[in-house]
Amino acid sequence: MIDLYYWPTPNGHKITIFLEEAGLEYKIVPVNIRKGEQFAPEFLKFSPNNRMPAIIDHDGPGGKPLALFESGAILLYLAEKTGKFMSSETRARYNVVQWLMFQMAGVGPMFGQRGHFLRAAPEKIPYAIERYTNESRRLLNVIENRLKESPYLADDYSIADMATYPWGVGTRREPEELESRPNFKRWLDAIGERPAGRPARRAARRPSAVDTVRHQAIRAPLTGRSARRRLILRTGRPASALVMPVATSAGASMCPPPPCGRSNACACCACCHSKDCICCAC
Ligand SMILES: N[C@@H](CCC(=O)N[C@@H](CS)C(=O)NCC(=O)O)C(=O)O
Repeated sequence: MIDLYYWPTPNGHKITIFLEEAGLEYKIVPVNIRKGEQFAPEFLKFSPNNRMPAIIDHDGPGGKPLALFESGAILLYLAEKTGKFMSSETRARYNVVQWLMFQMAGVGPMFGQRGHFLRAAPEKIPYAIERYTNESRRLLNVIENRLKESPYLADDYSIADMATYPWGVGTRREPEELESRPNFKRWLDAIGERPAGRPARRAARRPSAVDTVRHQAIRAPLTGRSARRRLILRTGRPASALVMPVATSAGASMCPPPPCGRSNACACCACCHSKDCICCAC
């Protein structure tokens, strides 16, 4: 059994994809990073960088527990443990490793900074937005060029694709970025349609995680003018286009069902990414 210390973000989603694809038994242990649970001393003992995801594999090497942090290291370990999604042949293995490192060092940090300066920063800083948007576009072009010659980043579907997909899928909200990159779009569609994709997204909304999200919503209702301003800032949409969270009879603020109707449990980046869906801003 593997304990996955998790919160619904692209870095967490990488690991639910692997676990579902490989059919491994696992349990999600929510780490509410909005509440600061990543700083809990028990968590820091095995995730000293105060970030999720992290895992504890109770059936690690030699039958003893193994704890790991950093999503790239976790994916490498799981691939080696199961013999899946990474070749054991040296040349092919390092092809996977180089595309995995490209995600870890480039796509994740740059897309992350872009998202922060576009949607979360308390003030709009045009220089930062432009810098990270340009770099994210350049990285998308590298991916597009690679996918012109290969169906997946490292020939066969691998942990490099699993690491990159959760960051790439957000591009669906920017159709103009997809139109000019048909191979990238084809790759997103192919991975999105894999049978493990749906359970991996559902895993992000397992009862324990959803409960914690709900509790957080109850403590910090997202209603009123300040919430509206935050949504406008984070989504870049006009106020008239926003569907605001609704107040329940218990006085709690819950996210409304997304227009796609797939679920009313907000799983942020694990959501459907419909153009009109405000999940990612809740
Ligand atoms: N390089 C790390 C990044 C992990 C990461 O940034 N996790 C974020 C959520 S996506 C986090 O836990 N943030 C908590 C914090 O910043 O305190 C990985 O890939 O595992």
